[in-house]
Amino acid sequence: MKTYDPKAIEKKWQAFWEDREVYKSDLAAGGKKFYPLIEFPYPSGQGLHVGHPRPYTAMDIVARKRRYEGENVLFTMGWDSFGLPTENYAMKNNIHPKKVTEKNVANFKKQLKSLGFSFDWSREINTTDPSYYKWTQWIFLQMFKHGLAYKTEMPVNWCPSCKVGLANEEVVGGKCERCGTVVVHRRRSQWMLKITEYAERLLEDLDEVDYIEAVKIQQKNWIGKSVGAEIRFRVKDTDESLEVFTTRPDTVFGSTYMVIAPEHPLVERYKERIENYDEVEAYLHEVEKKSDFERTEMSKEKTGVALKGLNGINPATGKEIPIWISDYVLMSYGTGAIMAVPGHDQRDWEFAKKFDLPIVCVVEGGDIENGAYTDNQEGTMTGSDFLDGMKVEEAIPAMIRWLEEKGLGRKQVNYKLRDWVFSRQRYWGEPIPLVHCEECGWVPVPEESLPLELPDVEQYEPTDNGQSPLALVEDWVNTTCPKCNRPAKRETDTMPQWAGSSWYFLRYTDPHNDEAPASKEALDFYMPVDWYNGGMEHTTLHLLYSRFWHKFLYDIGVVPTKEPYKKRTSHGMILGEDGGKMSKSRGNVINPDDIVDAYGADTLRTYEMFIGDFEKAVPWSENGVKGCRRFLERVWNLQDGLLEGDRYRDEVEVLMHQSIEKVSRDYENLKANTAIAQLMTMVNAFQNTGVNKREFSTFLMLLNPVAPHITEELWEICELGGHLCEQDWPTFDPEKTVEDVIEIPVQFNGKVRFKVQTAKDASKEEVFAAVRASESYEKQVEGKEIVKEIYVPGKILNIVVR
Ligand code: ANZ
Ligand code: ZN
Repeated sequence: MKTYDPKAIEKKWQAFWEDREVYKSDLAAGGKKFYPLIEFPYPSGQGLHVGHPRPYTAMDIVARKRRYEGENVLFTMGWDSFGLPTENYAMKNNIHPKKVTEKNVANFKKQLKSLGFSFDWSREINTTDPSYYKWTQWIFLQMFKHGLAYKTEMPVNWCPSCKVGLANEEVVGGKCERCGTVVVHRRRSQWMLKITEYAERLLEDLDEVDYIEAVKIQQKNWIGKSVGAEIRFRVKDTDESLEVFTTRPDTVFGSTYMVIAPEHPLVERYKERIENYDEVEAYLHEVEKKSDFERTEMSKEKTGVALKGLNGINPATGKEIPIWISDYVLMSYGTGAIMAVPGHDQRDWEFAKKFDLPIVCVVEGGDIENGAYTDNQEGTMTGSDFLDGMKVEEAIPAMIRWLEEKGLGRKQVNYKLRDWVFSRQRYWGEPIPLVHCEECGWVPVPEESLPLELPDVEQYEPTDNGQSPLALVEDWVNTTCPKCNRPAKRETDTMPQWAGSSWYFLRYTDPHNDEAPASKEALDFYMPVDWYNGGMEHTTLHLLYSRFWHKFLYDIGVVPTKEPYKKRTSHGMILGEDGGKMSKSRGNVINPDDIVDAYGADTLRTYEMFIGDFEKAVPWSENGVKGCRRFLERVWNLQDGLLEGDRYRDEVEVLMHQSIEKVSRDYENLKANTAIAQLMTMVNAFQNTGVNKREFSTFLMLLNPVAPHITEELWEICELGGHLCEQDWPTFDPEKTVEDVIEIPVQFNGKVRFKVQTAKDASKEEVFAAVRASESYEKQVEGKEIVKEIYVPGKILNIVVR
């Protein structure tokens, strides 16, 4: 017997499978399709991280199993390769980002191939490939044509270090998600996508999909639906009124002042009338510097300035109330103005305490000395005229009705979700295919001339005035208007990194199509994605953006399903051996290449699955890797002394059926760790009792999705018939998953005294006979009277004695 040498066998089988196109999915073959999807990576300069193979292996296992079960499996890989790190690297080293991308992709591909994933590489895609982004641009143009893309002057989150406008979602805790610099506000003209138009559907249709609960919750929170009312408060001695948004219209009688966002247009408009405008202006300057995050932080000391000379009128009480500006009210939410109800809203309460404003309670039971009474959803209204005595839940619609009758307000639904800032002033992204003409305005580049390719430039740095480096390429910028032929200018902003990943799963179904994003036949057959696994960090943005694009494409008849993904699961992170995040700076990064080199791909794959529960974060362990290698060596050694035999031997028959059942189920539930534990149990049994060819075949099949190379090699060495990759998934007989002999506990007056062994299908009479024949039974009943005997078939016998 040769020793186990992964280096020799892994390359051999990878070449064999590729040669035979074993993993190719063929639309023409039809049958039952299965489309599992993993998030395609950003090919960074660092190469593959050991975190990548965790979800890839888990889904590879399912993909392989389904292929053996006869399904037409579409399992694919590609590159999400536009983006800042590549551009930054290109700038620093003066290499074209295209070159950098090529190099990184080649490295990633080599690494992934060395792990033996069953990808259909003939469908590889790359978001920076013009034949791919042609369709990213085409989809953008369809959105533009349907009024879903618009350009507007927007306060944008600006990262002074990356010199780039960031989407809200790229700002984490007030800082740039990428570089950690504190984000400031700037106004810029930006392309926006109207994702808000889809807010309700993005929320509602979550009911139709099988996403893990944590993912659904994050999607819901991000969309942030609030049901309430918009109410008009007159501004005294003007024709003006202020609209406020509230989720608690029942508390209008308790509103003792108003607060508007410092940026609210009323401030500018009534400049002349505001007696303390100096003070107001100073405050405005102070606020400008803060991010939305800092402004709304709960713990933060409240600040604000009263607008002296301007007062509102509470529409319910008719009383005059002061208007303040404060940074805790955001211009970007609701109407940018609130009715403050310090008796029932904690932020308002803190503000009122600080500035000595009146606080009243309009729901019974509050103790407003120590804070707002917020826990009052079931409470009874008080001090609120016609609402008095009503429960809060009745008072809300009653108040809305009253407001509607008086023309002072109406029911209103708000979403936290904002439109998507779709412009970047950077080079390495898809050019936005629009031309600006003095006469015609924004005109789409004709679809026939897509892709609009990125021109080569000398300089990748964003310009100092914040314009994209493309603005410097004059012969590209200056063009003619596609409509009127007069001189016109191209848009120089590019698309954000999220663009290419918003539809890539459609392209996999038909990656070489030059006429459409994918053919109708391919989309009808493969869509929707049956199972999408990805990181929790992509739950809000990527998932929401791609669902939005998909719904739009559905509306215009391009895709056949409302939702792109039937099912979504998520994996946990792999941490460093020290339990901290794996990162260069901590010096705890494990390179998968080193593991493959030292132990083999099958060991790495097995370890990545055996490391722990799939959804949990787990620390890496070199010892764990070694343990998995030893397991595979024990498997390897089973070839020695293999018994002849084409049926399971009696002593392992139940174990074989049980194992097929358990391993199959575990793989489908992303519990490869417990499946591997079962496979280890099998190896133990084989070491004790030997193993015959039939048993070994089944075992190798079951292990194959985890460790495809060693199993294929053993199959060949042991001459088990053909190649493993051509076999069917083993089946089990449910009858035979149960042991033939079972133990039945016998209780006396509720206490188990002994157990008897019987055949698993023994009748009641047989069980009683076995019990009575036992010596222990004699002892228990001696000198006693049997009152009752209760037998739960196959489980327990309870005897009551006196
Ligand atoms: C009066 C009130 C009384 C409120 C009460 C709450 C409790 P969500 O659920 O997040 O939608 N609000 C409205 N617009 C705001 C803005 N632009 N900036 C900051 N706060 C704003 O919260 C809606 C509530 O947040 C609204 O309901 C309003 O305060 C405040 F017992 O109005 B409420
Ligand atoms: Zn024109």
